[in-house]
Amino acid sequence: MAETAHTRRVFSGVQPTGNLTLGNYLGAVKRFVEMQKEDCETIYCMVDLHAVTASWPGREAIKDATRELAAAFIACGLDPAKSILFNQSQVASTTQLAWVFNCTARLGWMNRMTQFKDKAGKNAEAASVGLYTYPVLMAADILVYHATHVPVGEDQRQHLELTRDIAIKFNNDYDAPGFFPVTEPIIEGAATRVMSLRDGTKKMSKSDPSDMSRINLTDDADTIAKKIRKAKTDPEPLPETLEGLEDRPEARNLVNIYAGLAEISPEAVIAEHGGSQFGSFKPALAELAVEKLGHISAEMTKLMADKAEIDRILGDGADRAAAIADPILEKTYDIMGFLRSR
Ligand code: AQP
Repeated sequence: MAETAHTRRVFSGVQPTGNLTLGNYLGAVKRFVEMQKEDCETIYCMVDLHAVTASWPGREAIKDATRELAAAFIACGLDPAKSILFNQSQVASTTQLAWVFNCTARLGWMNRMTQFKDKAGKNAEAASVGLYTYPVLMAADILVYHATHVPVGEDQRQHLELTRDIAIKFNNDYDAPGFFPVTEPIIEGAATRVMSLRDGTKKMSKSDPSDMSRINLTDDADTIAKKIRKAKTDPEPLPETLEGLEDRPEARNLVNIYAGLAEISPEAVIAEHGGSQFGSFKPALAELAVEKLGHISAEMTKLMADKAEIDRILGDGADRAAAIADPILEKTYDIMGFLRSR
């Protein structure tokens, strides 16, 4: 790891592909904010290059989505003075390292990536090569900073394992023991996999066609409460024990969301609400969600009124990020023996 006053260097990224959801918040961003308060150097990225792997939203749309994501990060509590906030495409070393890692990762490893299979769907032949190599770019994002820890949701576990495999293989292949750290994923809390409000077996996602399936961080208090009131459930009351949530994916999801927002365990939620009908549990959950999330949307609107300031923050973050990444890329090239004559 490059020299730093901290023992841990944390990196994570989010795609600017639309409004952040409660899933992104509980699975990732809330943890980003907590880590900012711990003894860590924190680097958080808007991964705009990843955001064009499925489709290109248009020139202005991607710029605005990147700024909105930056506004959401700051509204959720990330402080540009404490964390490096930047968009991925402004640091060229990442894509250069991704090429090196394209030559390190094996086809067999890539063919096992379940997210590619999910996102490519039935017509994988028509998917972009970028979607296929998405996890390699992610490994470069992380390792170009020698990041030691990566907070993510459960869906990213396999990609983090690939990142570790790439680091180990690079260090072995090029006889550079310990050069790239074997990064630790941080997948913690009750809500590392928040499910759709319409189908408890499907991940809550920004790109779900149904807006009622998710809570967006831009939703106002009334919308949040309405979505929770209308969330799919079953006719039974909440069980008296956690085991009683088995085979009840929608009920389990609402309990986990409550636990994630209240920062308590699902057991504690059941201890308090076991036996309640959804008619009383849902309003309690809605009140909690509004209390925790209600301010974010107004704060984002305020921040978005000054786009130049957001651009300035991201530019400053990119300078600070490049100051870490560029020497690590240079050292990588040196290890591999690429001629440097200027
Ligand atoms: N439902 C979720 N529960 C918990 N964590 C989640 N994350 C995403 N959805 C959930 C975590 O959020 C971080 C950023 O995710 P991303 O935007 O980079 O990509 P994604 O995982 O593909 O998220 P979406 O919402 O499903 O986006 P789209 O619809 O654009 O593909 C990651 O740490 C992820 O684990």
